[in-house]
Amino acid sequence: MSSSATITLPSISIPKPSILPKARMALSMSARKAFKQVGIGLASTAATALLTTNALAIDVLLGASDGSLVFVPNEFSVNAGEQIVFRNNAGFPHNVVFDEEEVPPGVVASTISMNEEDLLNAPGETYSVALTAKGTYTFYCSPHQGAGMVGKVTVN
Ligand SMILES: [Cu+2]
Repeated sequence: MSSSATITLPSISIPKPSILPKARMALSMSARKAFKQVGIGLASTAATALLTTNALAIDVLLGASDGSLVFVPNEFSVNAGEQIVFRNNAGFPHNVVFDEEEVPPGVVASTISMNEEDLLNAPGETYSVALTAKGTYTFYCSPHQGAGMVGKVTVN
């Protein structure tokens, strides 16, 4: 007779290795290199005439000193190729637009004009242009054309 021996194995509960929650690497490196070039609205067309030693230049004021909305002078003559320097004086903003129907044949008015939307806003700002085709040109300031801000230049 053999005694049956019962062997009881102690139940071993193996604890699951607790997994440490990995810290979420918040790699929110917004590498957005948003290089917005704001504010480069330079009045590139307002080329300042630095040709102070050049006798071949004429200054035309934009707005009379009494505030009148006129070109001063509003009628003048220049030699072909002479610099005409339109200078903001008073009553601005102003601009200088040549009338496409009143320029010598073959001249494209837009190539010698400021854009209708471009304006000289600051005192002393200038727009310079040299006209080479002989003849008579009419120009105006688009904000003040209705007020009579028009001019005429004859290129000899
Ligand atoms: Cu004007």
